[in-house]
Amino acid sequence: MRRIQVIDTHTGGEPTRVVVGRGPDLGDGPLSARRDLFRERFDRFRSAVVNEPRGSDVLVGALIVPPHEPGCVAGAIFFNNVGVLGMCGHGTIGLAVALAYLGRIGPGRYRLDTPVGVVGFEYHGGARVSVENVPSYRYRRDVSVDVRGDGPVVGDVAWGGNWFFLAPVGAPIVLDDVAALTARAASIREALEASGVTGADGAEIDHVELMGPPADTNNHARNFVLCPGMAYDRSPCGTGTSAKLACLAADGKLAPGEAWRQESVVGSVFEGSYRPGEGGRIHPVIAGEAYVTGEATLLIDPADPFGEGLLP
Ligand code: PYC
Repeated sequence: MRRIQVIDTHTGGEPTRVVVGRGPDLGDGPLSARRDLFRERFDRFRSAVVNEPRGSDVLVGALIVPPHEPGCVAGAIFFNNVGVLGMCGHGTIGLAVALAYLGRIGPGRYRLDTPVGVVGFEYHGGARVSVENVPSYRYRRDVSVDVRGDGPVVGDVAWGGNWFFLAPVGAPIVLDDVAALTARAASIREALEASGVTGADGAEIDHVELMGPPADTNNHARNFVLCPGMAYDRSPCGTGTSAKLACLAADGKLAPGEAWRQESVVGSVFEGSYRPGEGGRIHPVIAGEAYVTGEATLLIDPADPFGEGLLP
């Protein structure tokens, strides 16, 4: 029987399963190389941890590994129901709260090594964490794509630790419309691929972020984020909020240090702001709350035909 130790958390409704013990040995190279190794050799481990019957399509995994970069408290490789992610904002908040639950950190500032760069986080105590994400930027503005059944859709391509296409939706974003929002975002993603619209260096744009007005007037906007694998983010998406901040900064619509309160489709909120960076990049800071929901040992029985999850 294989045993894997996990702490489950959720951040604004979006779950993270943090693997804290008995993960695969990925060596001690840079996190980007270890992410590639994880993708190539340990896809069954990924599937076992997050996919049905043990997990679900919405679950994001965070594998804690020893850091490569000096001064980091840990390294993390984030993954979901179909593959690996670059960075994950809600997952970093969940991981910080899991480390605090285990007594590995107390309130204070830390650095976390990830495949797309070192991120900072501050654990404020209780459930509250702020994350200083990787430098983020808008790559292309006002890109028009012809979407099946929807006509031309115009949006921006931005990097926030993952690649995003951000487009406004005409109507308020409500949970009752999740099926239609998912279908629309999926059609946009298909159209991006069909028309060859990518991130820098031909990178696939695997997240679509639809933007609408907030339900609560204390906030600035509400989003719906479709993740790779067709699950939508219940949180306001840390990397998606970073991408949005980069677009606002590029448009001169948000000053450095000014607050941006981003609502998710379920109504959870991240508080965002940024420091200016170099070459048109920004350093986004995203704050939110995570709660521990479980502490478990996953068991993988070699005789179980679905022990490694329903791939992919
Ligand atoms: O919070 O960055 C995020 C995220 C990415 C995918 C799901 N959540």
